[in-house]
Amino acid sequence: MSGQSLFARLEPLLPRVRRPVQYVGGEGNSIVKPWDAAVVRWALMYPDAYEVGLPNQGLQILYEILNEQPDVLAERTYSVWPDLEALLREHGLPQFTVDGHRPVGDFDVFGVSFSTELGYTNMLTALDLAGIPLYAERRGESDPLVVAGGHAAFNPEPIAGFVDAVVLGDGEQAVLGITDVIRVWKAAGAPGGRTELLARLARRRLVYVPAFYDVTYRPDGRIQAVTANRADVPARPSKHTLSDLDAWPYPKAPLVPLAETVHERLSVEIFRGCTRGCRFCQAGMITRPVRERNISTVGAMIDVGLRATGFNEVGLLSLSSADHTEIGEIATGLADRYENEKISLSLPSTRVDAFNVTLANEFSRNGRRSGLTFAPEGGSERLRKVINKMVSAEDLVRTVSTAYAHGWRQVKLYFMCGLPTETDQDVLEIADLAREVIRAGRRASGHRDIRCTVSIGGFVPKPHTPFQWVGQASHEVTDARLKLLRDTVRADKEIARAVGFRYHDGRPGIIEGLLARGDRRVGAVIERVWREGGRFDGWNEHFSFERWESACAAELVPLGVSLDWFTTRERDEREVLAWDHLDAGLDRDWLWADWQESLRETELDDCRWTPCYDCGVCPTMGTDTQIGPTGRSLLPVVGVSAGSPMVAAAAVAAATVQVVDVVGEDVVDAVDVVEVVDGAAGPGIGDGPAGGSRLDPAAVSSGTPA
Ligand code: B12
Ligand code: SF4
Repeated sequence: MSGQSLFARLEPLLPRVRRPVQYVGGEGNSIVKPWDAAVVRWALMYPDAYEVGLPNQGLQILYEILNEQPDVLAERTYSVWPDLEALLREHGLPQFTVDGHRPVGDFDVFGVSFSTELGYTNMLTALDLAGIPLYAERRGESDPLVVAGGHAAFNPEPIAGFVDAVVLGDGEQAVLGITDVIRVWKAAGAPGGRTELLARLARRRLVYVPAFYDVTYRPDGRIQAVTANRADVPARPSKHTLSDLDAWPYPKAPLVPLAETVHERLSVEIFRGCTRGCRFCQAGMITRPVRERNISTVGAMIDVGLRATGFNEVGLLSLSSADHTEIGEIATGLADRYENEKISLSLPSTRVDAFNVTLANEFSRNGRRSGLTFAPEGGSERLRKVINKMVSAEDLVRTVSTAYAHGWRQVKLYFMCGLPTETDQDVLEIADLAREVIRAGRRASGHRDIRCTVSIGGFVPKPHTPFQWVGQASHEVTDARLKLLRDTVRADKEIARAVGFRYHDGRPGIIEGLLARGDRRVGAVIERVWREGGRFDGWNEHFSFERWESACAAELVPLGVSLDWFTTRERDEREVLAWDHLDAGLDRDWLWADWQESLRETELDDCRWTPCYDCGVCPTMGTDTQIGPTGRSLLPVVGVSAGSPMVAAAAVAAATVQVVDVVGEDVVDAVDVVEVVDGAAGPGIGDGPAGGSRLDPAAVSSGTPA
């Protein structure tokens, strides 16, 4: 019977693998529904290790939204490490979900979330283990639809052959839309098979189906055109934009891991999108416009989330959290509210300004003042103008002085190397900045034991950004500049011991660059690398540049292109880019104009505070910037009416707390969950555990490791 748990066969293998706990599921707030009660079944994958994948916000959001549907079931799967992969193959076991330990191949949809391109080979492992043919065209009627989403899927062309469909942009409404179409199609007896299903999804503008588009090439290797091969699909599939984040306060009951993961805290997304306009930032460009959650929803989400999880740390997430119009009120309100509750608050500080320090002070009122992070990104002022990161050296020094004066002892600075127009001198100026920062810290604090960590990543040009046309710096150039910088810092006796230096060599960035701006021809490279053992390419110890290089030589060179051609080559304005037929809302001419402005070192302000620059997103997507002030208050959280999303949130949280210890086939009664949600008669947000709510943090944390 399909959907059966494999746990009995899997369990004997687990003592033989590293960290078996990552494969057993049963996390707080995880959900296992009866297979037969569901009409549409999703297996959701984060194609990386469990420890990275579990906290991923996007996947948790979709998991919860889908499971809230009475006739839908969603389970999660992550990449298995090579030790378990070998055992699964030896014992004939397939890729399985961690919730019900069910074979991934039994589901209707296999949804894969790509935050990074370096997860592509891991998707192939999962497909192969699941017994799903690698190529979409070879799949049969009983195979799941393979659907990709996430930021890296904004140029899915390198994986076009491996996926049936791609969701561009926000997934909340899209997954429900896809589910509706599948539900209706199945009820009608699956007319026309999977091709008809895909056509229905494409016609409804829910997904991009690569097989419905043909790519032709010019003799010099560049793309001639990408054209739809059916009349009933859009010429330019476009991204989904969730326009009212307050109506979608997910995740309401975040997962509480049993095994160690990269983050174990309650993450609350306070807004989506960013219009600061950093020219290198794909996340900022493709998630426009800014849509803030209002202060009351943020407060309610934290309240509900803490009670549903038992976490004692809250992170306010977004692409630039200090930019929320009401962040000051949020910070003070939360600090007041949780002052005596041993709940720590954090903000991924990225912007260099003294206000961030004020916020950090608020957040750490009762806690340690350990480290603050700022991201000037470019070493020299000139380069920061090129990338539109408007920070002067004076801003930085003033900000860190304030931080050190308030008792902070460590500052971490993020930079990139290999940026467009960069010279050795630009990179050497990172050492000057570090020196200034250390001096300012010593002056402001009166101590000598000041530390500054300089963390440097290689710049990778990304699709749908003003830098999508640039030639990427070769890894030799990046490595030489980083060596020069390291030697310079080490030779400087004044700061050598105070500055920690973290960087990676430039070679993984070149492969990320190939996958980010590649076209369909790169698919064969991915397959070859995978067949030759490529796994976990985001991990140093597993990544092999030589394997990618030789696969490129074998698969690309005979076609007249190469690794260099895809990465270090600058494109001209008119060249058809592999992702031009996919609409992220950004006007191509605007992106080009902004790239030219960059070369003129012209900065562009944030359209939140200035008139619109016509980047194209708002009119194309029918959306608008949504920012405060709202006139609302964070706390006390009262007056949220029954039937509001947040009451439903409390109810779901209450219901799902029961599944903390569920492993394998010990199935929680799904109807129970649904009844509480539908009834919307659960406890109000203001009700504590004593108010009849089942959100008892102690009950949840019993399943959480110490
Ligand atoms: C902003 C950001 C952060 C912020 C906020 C994170 C957040 N909001 O989740 C901060 C600074 C806190 C952060 C921290 C970390 N991050 Co981070 N982060 C990002 C970034 C740039 C965007 C993530 C984001 O906005 N998520 C918001 C959610 C809601 O959006 P989403 O995941 O894209 O999902 C939506 C849609 O895309 C879509 N969707 C997604 N998947 C799918 C799948 C299907 C089938 C469908 C239909 C739709 C769909 O639906 C979702 C809901 O709308 C990504 C890179 C990227 N471009 O995605 C890196 C990234 C995810 N982070 C990364 C890392 C390593 C980390 C840290 C571990 C760093 C560290 N050492 O501490 C931590 C871990 C945090 C955590 N909880 O997991 C890596 C992950 C690497 C990997 N191997 O997967 C990435 C990919 C960056 C990179 N290239 O290295 N991060
Ligand atoms: S269309 Fe205008 S307001 Fe909207 S994101 Fe672009 S520049 Fe900003």
